[in-house]
Amino acid sequence: MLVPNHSHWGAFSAVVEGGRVVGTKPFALDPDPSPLIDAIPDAVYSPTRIAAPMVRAGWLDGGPPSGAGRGREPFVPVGWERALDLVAGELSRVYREHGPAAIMGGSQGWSSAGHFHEARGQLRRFLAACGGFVDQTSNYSFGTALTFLPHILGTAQAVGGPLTSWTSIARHTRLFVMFGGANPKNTQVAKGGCAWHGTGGSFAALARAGVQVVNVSPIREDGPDSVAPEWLPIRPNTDTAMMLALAHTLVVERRHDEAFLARYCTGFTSVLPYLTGVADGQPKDAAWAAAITGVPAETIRGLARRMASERTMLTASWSLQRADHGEQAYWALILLACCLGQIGLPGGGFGFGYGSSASIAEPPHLFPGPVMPTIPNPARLAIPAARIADCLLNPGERYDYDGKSAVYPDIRLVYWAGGNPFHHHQDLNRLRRAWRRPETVIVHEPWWTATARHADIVLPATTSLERNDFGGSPRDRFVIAMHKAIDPVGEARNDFDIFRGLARRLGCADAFAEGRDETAWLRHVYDTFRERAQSNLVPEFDTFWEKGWLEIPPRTDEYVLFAEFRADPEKARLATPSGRIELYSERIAGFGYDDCPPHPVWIEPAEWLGSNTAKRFPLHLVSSQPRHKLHSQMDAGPVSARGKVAGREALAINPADASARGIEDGEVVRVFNARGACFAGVVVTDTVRPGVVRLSCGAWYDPADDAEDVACAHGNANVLTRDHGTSRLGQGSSSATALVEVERYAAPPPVTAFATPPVAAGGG
Ligand SMILES: Nc1nc2c(c(=O)[nH]1)N[C@H]1C(S)=C(S)[C@@H](COP(=O)(O)OP(=O)(O)OC[C@H]3O[C@@H](n4cnc5c(=O)[nH]c(N)nc54)[C@H](O)[C@@H]3O)O[C@H]1N2
Ligand SMILES: Nc1nc2c(c(=O)[nH]1)N[C@H]1C(S)=C(S)[C@@H](COP(=O)(O)OP(=O)(O)OC[C@H]3O[C@@H](n4cnc5c(=O)[nH]c(N)nc54)[C@H](O)[C@@H]3O)O[C@H]1N2
Ligand SMILES: [Mo]
Repeated sequence: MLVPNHSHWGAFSAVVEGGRVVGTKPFALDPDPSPLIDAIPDAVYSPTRIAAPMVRAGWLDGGPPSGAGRGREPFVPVGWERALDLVAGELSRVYREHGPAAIMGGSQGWSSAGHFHEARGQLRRFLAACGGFVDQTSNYSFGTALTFLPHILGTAQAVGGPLTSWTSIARHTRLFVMFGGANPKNTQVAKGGCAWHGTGGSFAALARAGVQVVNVSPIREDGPDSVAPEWLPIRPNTDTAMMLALAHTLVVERRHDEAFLARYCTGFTSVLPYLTGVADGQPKDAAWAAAITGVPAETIRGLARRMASERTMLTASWSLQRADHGEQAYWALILLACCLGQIGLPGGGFGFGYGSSASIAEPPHLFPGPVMPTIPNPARLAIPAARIADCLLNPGERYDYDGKSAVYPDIRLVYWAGGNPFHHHQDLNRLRRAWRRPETVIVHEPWWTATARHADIVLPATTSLERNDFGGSPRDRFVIAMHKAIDPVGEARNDFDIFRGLARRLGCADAFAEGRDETAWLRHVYDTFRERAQSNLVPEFDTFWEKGWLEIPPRTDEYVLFAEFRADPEKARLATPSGRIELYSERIAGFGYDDCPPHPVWIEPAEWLGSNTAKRFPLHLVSSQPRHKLHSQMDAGPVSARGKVAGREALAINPADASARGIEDGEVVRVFNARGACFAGVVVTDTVRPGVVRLSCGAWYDPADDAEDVACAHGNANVLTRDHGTSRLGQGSSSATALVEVERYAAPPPVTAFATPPVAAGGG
């Protein structure tokens, strides 16, 4: 039997035999399915599935507050009734004693595909309906840009899409310069469900059209082979300097578009003295940038000339803004694009993240897809997503964010569903200390992730194969029916059903569930979408459900970002204070932040290859997205195992750096800095620039023993990364800013235990 379903990495049919999922078949209309769907059957029946509701031994004995044993003690299975009573009782206690400002329910994380059963959305609806909570705004992906870009461009479309379409680039662009590249591994996924993988085909079209592609990145593989990119191996976190030097070259050689700068931008005259060095005595010229970036001055000058002489598209990956002062790289790229003056022309200008998500540069759709309604949070409280550890460690302390000053709430209870902070957060040793402070931690998870292991009460959730739903990323053109393929594994329940059980106990079931069950909700969300769409492309629910999918076609074949603004900057004013692109921002000047001045500048990152710290920790760590999994999802399975070396996350290192340390391919090394250490398996490769190592994130955090700040046996890069906001403006994650050292490890490395459930002997 073939049963349609969906995932962030592709639509598929589950092959079901005798009530078990035994395989997957890719969606027939997907031109380039991702091999990640092969991981699904093993994930569903993984020994790391949580068998039953579980309570940490120390919490069961002592109740709250007993955070010290969190992440150390084994779990004891309890029945559903008892588990729900415990959770409801604890929520009531905290609401009564401390109010909603004591409950952290932001629950950042990707959950699974599917509009209705999206775990984070269900949790936030539940907490909003039952008393309120502290939310997390923005995100880890492009949170800095999400906050920052509206000041400069009026909206964040340039990072979230739709961007100038691939069709426009293939037809009109001659030179495509990618800072951070566009690694094909990343465009396997789109949040919410990616049924149509088109980026490989789009790059093939660029190759056929003869578009020249330049990959400015510490890693050669970031440029897709199909376009035979030119590789400029830059030092990490120095792109801002290179972009400023490109702009400087254009200006001193009078190749910049003065008419564009005058008509469409504001503030260029305030940036100019900085660029030329009149302001600070240092021209931001190619020689200056060469010393910082490691890219030769003549290469920078030559690239600037090429850019000015033909239709040029500029992009930077989302990773560039996940760095200390990540705002500046994006602002400098916008400055460069403004100097070139091609913004709003077919195939010209800029856009962020061409290689960061599938379908981000497909033309906009005819009408928007389905959305699950939210419930406003009555507590109206939130922190910037990536400041979670700061918040837990510093209750009552003031912090700045985007021009405002706020106070961290005093969190007593943490509730997470659909996210893995022990995957996604930086400086995990610090997070572990912060995570011990709340009185109670409740987690819903299908699997024993590190976050589940660091909880007090763990409720087992179903996977998307164990429930009915429909899904699709707003970027994707398909809406996919997700039929329940199998009964829930073990005692797993749907997040919605868990919350409904809790809401009944708390007396807020009507506000939460609105009287609907799964079937009624699916029809409600679908019918609302259908009504809004007013299109014969959207059939009745039953017809859609039976067919298994529907397509929302593009509204145009070619799309150009900022075309209307270009055509008439008065009529199509940007939503910035000046109505134009802000190269100097009065508003940001008003914030008075020294870590985000009012025009793009090069500020040395806290750690980089040119800093003092590099004397002790001389390698820059690139903790990019993993190729063989989505974040930490399915890390315990066979597809992820393909990428591991000696059972650990692979560390890619240049031959020169490896031989200087006597390190050989395939061996296990210790990677460390002042924040922590982990063990990884070595891949020696010249695709990584000297001075740089790549340890992708996603390895399940596996502290080798109970000691404080102990090494992760399994290679989780976030024990090494720095937990610091990009600036007081963006307060995003700066995971890309970290220096490390790597050493041979003579003793036998610790055994990895991430796949062994932490359940007390005799337990489920
Ligand atoms: N060093 C470093 N760190 C990074 C990054 C980086 O580049 N470098 N990238 C950052 C970025 S961009 C992101 S987006 C984050 C991603 O971080 P996360 O989104 O937290 O990572 P996931 O592994 O996708 O976590 C989702 C969790 O939800 C669980 N889940 C799935 N379906 C369900 C369900 O139906 N119900 C419940 N209850 N749970 C479910 C999964 O098992 C998984 O544990 O990581 C960030 N961290
Ligand atoms: N297979 C797979 N695909 C994914 C994900 C996944 O987990 N697995 N995660 C998805 C998510 S949530 C997101 S947000 C996107 C993220 O998309 P991106 O942010 O684009 O992804 P990264 O892999 O973090 O970074 C892309 C490349 O940037 C380069 N880079 C790092 N630092 C620098 C620098 O300072 N300068 C330059 N020039 N280059 C640098 C690295 O070599 C890296 O390979 O990916 C999505 N795609
Ligand atoms: Mo992300």
